[in-house]
Amino acid sequence: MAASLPGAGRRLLCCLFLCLLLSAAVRAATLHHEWEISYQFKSPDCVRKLAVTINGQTPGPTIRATQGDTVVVRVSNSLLTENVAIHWHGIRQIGTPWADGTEGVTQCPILPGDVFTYTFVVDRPGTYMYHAHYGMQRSAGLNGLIIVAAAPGGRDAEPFAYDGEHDVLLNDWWHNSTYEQATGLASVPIRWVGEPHSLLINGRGTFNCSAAVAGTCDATLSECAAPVFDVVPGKTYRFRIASLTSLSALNFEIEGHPMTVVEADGHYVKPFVVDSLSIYSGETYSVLIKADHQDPTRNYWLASNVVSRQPGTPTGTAVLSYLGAPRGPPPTPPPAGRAWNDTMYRFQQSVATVAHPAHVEPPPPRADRTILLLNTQNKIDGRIKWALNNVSFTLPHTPYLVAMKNGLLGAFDQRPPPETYAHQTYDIYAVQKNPNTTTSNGLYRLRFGSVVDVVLQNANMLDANKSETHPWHLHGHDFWVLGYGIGRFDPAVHPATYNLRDPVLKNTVAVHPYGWTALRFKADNPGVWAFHCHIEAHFFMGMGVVFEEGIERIAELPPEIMGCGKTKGGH
Ligand SMILES: *[C@@H]1O[C@H](CO)[C@@H](O)[C@H](O)[C@H]1NC(C)=O
Ligand SMILES: *[C@@H]1O[C@H](CO)[C@@H](O)[C@H](O)[C@H]1NC(C)=O
Ligand SMILES: *[C@@H]1O[C@H](CO)[C@@H](O)[C@H](O)[C@H]1NC(C)=O
Ligand SMILES: *[C@@H]1O[C@H](CO)[C@@H](O)[C@H](O)[C@H]1NC(C)=O
Ligand SMILES: *[C@@H]1O[C@H](CO)[C@@H](O)[C@H](O)[C@H]1NC(C)=O
Ligand SMILES: *[C@@H]1O[C@H](CO)[C@@H](O)[C@H](O)[C@H]1NC(C)=O
Ligand SMILES: [Cu+2]
Repeated sequence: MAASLPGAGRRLLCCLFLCLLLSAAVRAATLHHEWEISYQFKSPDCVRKLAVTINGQTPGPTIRATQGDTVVVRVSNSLLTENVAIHWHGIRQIGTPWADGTEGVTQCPILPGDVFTYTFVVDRPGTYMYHAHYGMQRSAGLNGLIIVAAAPGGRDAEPFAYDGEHDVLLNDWWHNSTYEQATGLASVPIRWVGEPHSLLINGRGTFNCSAAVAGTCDATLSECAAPVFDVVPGKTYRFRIASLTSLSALNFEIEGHPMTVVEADGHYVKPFVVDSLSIYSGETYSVLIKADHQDPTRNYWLASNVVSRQPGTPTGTAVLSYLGAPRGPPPTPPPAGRAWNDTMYRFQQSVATVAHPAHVEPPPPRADRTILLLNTQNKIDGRIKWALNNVSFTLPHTPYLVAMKNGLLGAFDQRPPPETYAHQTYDIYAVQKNPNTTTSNGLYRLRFGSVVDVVLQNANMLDANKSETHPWHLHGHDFWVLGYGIGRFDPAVHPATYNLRDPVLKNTVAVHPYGWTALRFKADNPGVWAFHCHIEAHFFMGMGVVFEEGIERIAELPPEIMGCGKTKGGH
C-alpha cells in the first residue's frame, strides 16, 4: 500500500510511524541495576547465619518497573566458591529465552568472579518475584520482588481502586546451610530438611533465643524487629503478597480485616473475600483491605502460619499499625490460622480463583496434546526421590538451550519421558508396591504453536495415608487453570467439567493432596522451559519436567550463557 502512495503521503506515514515509535520509546524506559552477590552474616530471625545477599541485603531490592520497560540487571558473582543463577519468576521472557536464569536449562551458572547481564522486557503489569535457581541456593536468601505497574491509560489498568500499597514477601527459614540440607536429602537414610526454624515476613522473623546456640541469637537486633505496615483509618490498601518459601504452604491473615482477592500471579481475578489467604511457594496475590477497625486504640497482627504439613514453626508476624494508635505489638496473641489439615478450605480458594469479568482471556477450546503427570515418591538405590510417570528428573550439565541449539545430542537423554501413566489402574491412595524408579534428563518437545494440556495427578507418598500439596511453576508461560479435583482424574469424564469460560491465567498452581489439577497453555514462546514443583527439596529430588518449543526460531544465543558441559557434538 505504502508503495503506491505519492511521496508526500509516504513521508506523512513515515512521520506518523516515527511519532508512534517515539511516544512508545518515551514511555518504555530501560532500568539498569547493578547487583553484587555475596555471602554476609545475617540475622533475619535474630539468629546469625551466612546468607546469600544482593548488595548486602536479603531479601534483595524490589525491582519497580512499568509495563513495557526493559530491565537490565548486571549480576557480579562475589560468592568466592559458589556458582549462581537468578530466575525472574513470572516474567515470560518472550524473545529472551536465555535470560530466564534457570541453571542447566537456559544457561550455564555464573562462576565466582564472573559477571552476567540479564536483559528482559516486563510486558505485563502485576506482582512477580526473583530468586536463585541453582541447586538449593534459593533457601539461602537470594530472593526479592518485581512490581510492574500497568502502562498509564492502557487496557491493562487495574479494575479496582485503592489509596495506598504495601508489599509482603513471605518466606521460611532454616539455620542449617543449604549444603547441609542438600547433602541430607541425598543421604541414605535421608536427613529430611524438617520444618523451618522461622517464618519470615519481608525477611524478618523471631526465633526464641533461649532455643538457639549460645552467642548466636540477639532478640534486640533491629534486623529482626517485626515489620510495621502503617495505615490511615478509613483508607483502602492494596497488599501485594508473594511467597518464596522453600517448603511451606502458608495461611496468611491480617487480624480482623477480611481481604478481597483481586490479583493472582499478575492477572486480575473476579474479586472474592477471604478471612485468610492460602498461598503456596511461587504464587503472588494482591488483596484489598479497608482500614476500618472498630477499636482505635490498638494495632493488629499480620500472621503467616504453616498449613498442609503438621506445623513445627511458630507464627510469622508483622504489625498493622493504625495512625493514632500507640506503637508496639497488638494486645492479642497472633492468629494461629486455619487448621493445618483443612484441605477443603484451601481447595475452595483454588476453585474460587477465576478471571476478572473484564479481563477474561478465553483459552483455546481444545488441546492438541495432553500430558498426564502422576507424581509419586520413589526410591533409587535406597535414596528417596520424586518422580513423574516413574521418571525422576535430573538436570544436565549442558543447558538444554545450548545443547539443542548447537546439536549436542549426547548432552542429555534423547528419549522423551512418558506422556501418561496407567491411569485406569494406579491406586493413588496406596503405598506403591515397588517404589523403585529411574532418573532421566529427557524432555518433552512441543510442536510450536500447539495447545498443550497438562494434568497433574497427586498420589500417596512412601508413608501410608500421606499426600502433600505441590505448587507447580511453569517457566516462559502463563497457563489457564481449567479445573481441580480430589481423587483420581479420569480423562473420559473430567475434561467435560473444565472451566473454558473464565479460567484464570497463572504461572504457579497447587495440586492438592490426592487431587488433580488441569492446565492448558500455548507452546508459542521459543525456548526451553522448566515446569517443576516449587518446593526446593522436591525439585532437588527430581520433581520436575522440561518443555521445548520453537528452538529453531531462536536466531542466535548470547555466548555468555555457554561454557559449561559439552561444547562439541558427538557423545
Ligand atoms: C540442622 O541442624 C540441626 C542442629 O545442628 C541438626 O540437628 C539437624 O540434623 C540439621 N538438619 C539437617 C537436614 O542436616
Ligand atoms: C522461649 O523458650 C523458653 C524455653 O523453652 C520459654 O520458657 C519461653 O516462654 C519462650 N519464649 C517465648 C516468647 O515463646
Ligand atoms: C487434623 O489434625 C489434627 C491433629 O493436628 C487431628 O486431630 C484432626 O483429626 C485432623 N483432622 C482431619 C480432618 O484430618
Ligand atoms: C529396588 O531396588 C533395590 C536396589 O536399590 C533392590 O535391592 C530391590 O530388590 C528393588 N526392588 C524391587 C521390588 O525390584
Ligand atoms: C515404576 O517402575 C517399576 C519398575 O521399574 C514398577 O514396578 C512400578 O510399578 C512403576 N511405578 C509406576 C508408578 O509406574
Ligand atoms: C490408613 O487409612 C485407612 C483408612 O482410610 C486405615 O484403615 C489405615 O489403618 C490407615 N493406615 C495408617 C498407617 O494410618
Ligand atoms: Cu512438591
